[in-house]
Amino acid sequence: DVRYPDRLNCASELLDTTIEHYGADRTCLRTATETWTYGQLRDHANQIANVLTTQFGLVPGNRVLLRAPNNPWLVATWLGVLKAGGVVVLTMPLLRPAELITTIEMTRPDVAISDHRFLTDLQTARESAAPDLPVVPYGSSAGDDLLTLARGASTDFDDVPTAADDVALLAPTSGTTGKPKVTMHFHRDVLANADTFSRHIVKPTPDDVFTTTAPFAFTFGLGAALVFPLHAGASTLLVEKATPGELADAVAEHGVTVLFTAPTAYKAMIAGGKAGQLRGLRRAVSAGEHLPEASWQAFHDATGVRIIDGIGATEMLHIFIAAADDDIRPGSTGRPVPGYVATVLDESGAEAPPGVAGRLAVRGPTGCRYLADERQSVYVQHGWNVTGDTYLRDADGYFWYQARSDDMIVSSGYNIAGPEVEQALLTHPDVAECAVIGVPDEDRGQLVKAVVVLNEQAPHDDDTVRKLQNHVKSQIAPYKYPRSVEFRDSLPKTQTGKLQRYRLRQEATA
Ligand code: 3SK
Repeated sequence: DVRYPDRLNCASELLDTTIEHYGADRTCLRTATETWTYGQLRDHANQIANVLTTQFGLVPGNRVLLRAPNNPWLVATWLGVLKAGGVVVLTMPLLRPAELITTIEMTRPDVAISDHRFLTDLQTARESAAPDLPVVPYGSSAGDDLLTLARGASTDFDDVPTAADDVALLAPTSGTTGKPKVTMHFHRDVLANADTFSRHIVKPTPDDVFTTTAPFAFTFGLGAALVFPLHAGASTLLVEKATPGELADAVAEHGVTVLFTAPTAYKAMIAGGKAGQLRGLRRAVSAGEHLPEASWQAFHDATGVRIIDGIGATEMLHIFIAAADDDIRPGSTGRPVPGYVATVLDESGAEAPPGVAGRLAVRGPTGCRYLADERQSVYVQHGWNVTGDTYLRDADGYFWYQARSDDMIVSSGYNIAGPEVEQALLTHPDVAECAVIGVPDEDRGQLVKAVVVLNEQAPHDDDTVRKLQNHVKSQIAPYKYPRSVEFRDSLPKTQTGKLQRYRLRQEATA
């Protein structure tokens, strides 16, 4: 059931209501070195809520930017902000100052909280975008930070009785044109994902142990490592960073039963000989990019585990098409998750008949609300959220992925806007012109490729390739750098001078 009372605070539901059902002594959070019970997490979240309201003057509706990898204090802070009626602004820990400036300018936070290891770039961004923004670090050995303040605060807090339709999250998304957008999600949306996808497809039990390597700022990770386990009274293993091999070892070591990761990681774990570590999984969820049938089969043959493929979007908060158990048809994404309706639209906006490819459209309890962005009317048309993916639906109602309909590059589960990488390249003195596209890649789904016209004096050699790659890494999040670089004398353009990226893409797939 995805109907909720008018007054609803998702943090109270995830924490206090779960404690009422399952008790405060259950294990909630695990890391390689520590364990927190639900009671300890509630105490720390309440302390954070007290610090924010009494020392930083937070009032309901204020926005709090969070910057940290997945760790227990990020969970406590996320819950503390929401308990206090604040709005969480999610940021990817790897963002560089230029990207943080954009996020700050778009979301206008009232307070920022940062893991001390990720402070420098945030301070740089703050100086230029919002010099008055209070930035509160945590986790430094100096001890003069949020955690010291929290330890001195009361563990009692009366959660703000927010409305179900009050905004809880601002989740930036890189967008299809390279210009980022910010999605808004209500308190009820957070719970709706747990009451639809998690309840009907993942079917968690309180004995489950969840994990993921996806950061909370990618809402796939937020559901996987925070919302779904807490809603079920289960526990979650928080992993800051891990290679696929390390992830598989962590699954075995900590008895993980529910894993969320990208298709490339599933493939790499099997290729790396880690099947033995994964046989205890009850659920393996894949999203972020299309899961090829061959990868599904190889994982199943090696582990006996049937991967749940799904499609989600930041605009919808989490997965809305998927299948589990005997409903899975390898190679298909599945059927609409109970609570959602999906269809395929043709060029005119009418529903396409089964077997005909078109634009995937969905509606349900969560849906796209961009923060002050006219592109809202592109995403939501006639009540449908039109995702930008091309799909076809078969006669049995299963949805089959065909392609992305836009210029986004999806590489190892990361959404990367080609134009943003171009902008970073163009700031290098050797680059005259460039176009960045995604090209098919067996391991990553797509690979970021830059086609570059160099200034005359720059040598066309491997040193220049490395220089340009390092330059991009210093400008924007390192995972966006072009792994492939090709030099050319000119780029394809229309008569009006517009770049024709589609021609480069066609060449790459010809
Ligand atoms: O963007 C995605 O691919 C996605 C997938 C699953 C859940 C959430 C998101 C944002």
